[in-house]
Amino acid sequence: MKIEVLTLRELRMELRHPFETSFGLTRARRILLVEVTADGATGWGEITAGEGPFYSGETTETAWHVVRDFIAPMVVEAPLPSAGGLGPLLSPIRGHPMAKAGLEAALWDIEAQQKNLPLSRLLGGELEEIACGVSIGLQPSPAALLEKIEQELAAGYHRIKIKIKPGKDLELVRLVRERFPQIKLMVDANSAYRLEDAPHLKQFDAYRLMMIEQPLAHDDIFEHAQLQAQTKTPICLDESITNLRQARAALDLQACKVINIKLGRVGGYTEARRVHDLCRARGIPVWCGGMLESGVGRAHNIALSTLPGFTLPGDVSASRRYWEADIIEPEVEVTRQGTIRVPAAPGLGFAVRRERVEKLTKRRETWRAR
Ligand code: OSB
Ligand code: MG
Repeated sequence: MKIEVLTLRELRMELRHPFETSFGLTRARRILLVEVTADGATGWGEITAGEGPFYSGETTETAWHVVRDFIAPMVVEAPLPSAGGLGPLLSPIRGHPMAKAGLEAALWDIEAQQKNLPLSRLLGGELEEIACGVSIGLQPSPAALLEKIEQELAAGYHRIKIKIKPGKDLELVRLVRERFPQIKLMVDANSAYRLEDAPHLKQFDAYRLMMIEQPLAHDDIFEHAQLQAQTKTPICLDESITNLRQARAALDLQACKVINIKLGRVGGYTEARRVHDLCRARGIPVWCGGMLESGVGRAHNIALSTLPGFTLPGDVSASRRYWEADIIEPEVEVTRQGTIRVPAAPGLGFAVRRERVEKLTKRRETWRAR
């Protein structure tokens, strides 16, 4: 595989509803898309960096800089044995996993087209439908949260995750449980607590949560192990699991009982599959996280979610929850059973709506093989 043309774009896409977490409010996304032509085929990937360095150190700007000044010059024209060969080629670049993952995803799309396989099957995925859940941001009031949950359940989703932070936590969970005693419920703290909060966090044990996601520091494993030893509610790590080694450390130290896998956070499919394979061998369930992606990133999340270890519903949900109009066709839809059907067409399985992408593009840069 030889990359002939690489185009990086930034799109501005307004969210239908602002999304609030313990680290801030997002109203519009600055989406980075990578389009690659190699051996005559075109593939798409999304760089899932946030607008600010709050979920991870990467941002829209750092990713643009690293692709423009380092990744693109290294990869355009370089012969690659396969999409999986990108990792070793980019290994001199430390960090910047989301920037790398966006490019790698486009190469996997191309490889799947070349092999005439749906991307899910090329990856080793088996499922024809994936179970999905929703991630609900912090709401202005408890009443607003309850109403939002009601809507999502009515739409068919059968796992609800709510964001929490100190002062907006136990009482909310108590109210939600009171109103919806049976639902699959979990919380995500995005690192808003400290180990000293353990006595407080233990009180979540009363509410039969599926898990509590990333309660402590974004780069910590050790203190999560100390917290997990004191709590019944399973801990799920998101931010802390940046590669296979961190996953192994977390499992060996019993810092968590569940792992959220995100393509961008771990640097792409190759590393995501390694984390998946480890968890599967150890009997640790995984699920696919979301980063408020456009349809391109969403389609990749669907493909990843078909791997056999993804036994829990993820944060992969319908385009409609985020966008007035998505940039792929068909848009991602949820069935009445709260599932998403996996496309059977070769490659990503969704067509990119070029005219819409063009309309939303704020800047673009292209590199060509000579
Ligand atoms: O922690 O899972 C997270 C969104 C942005 C950054 C981090 C997270 C999230 C979400 C939303 O929870 C998931 C989604 O709906 O895409
Ligand atoms: Mg999370």
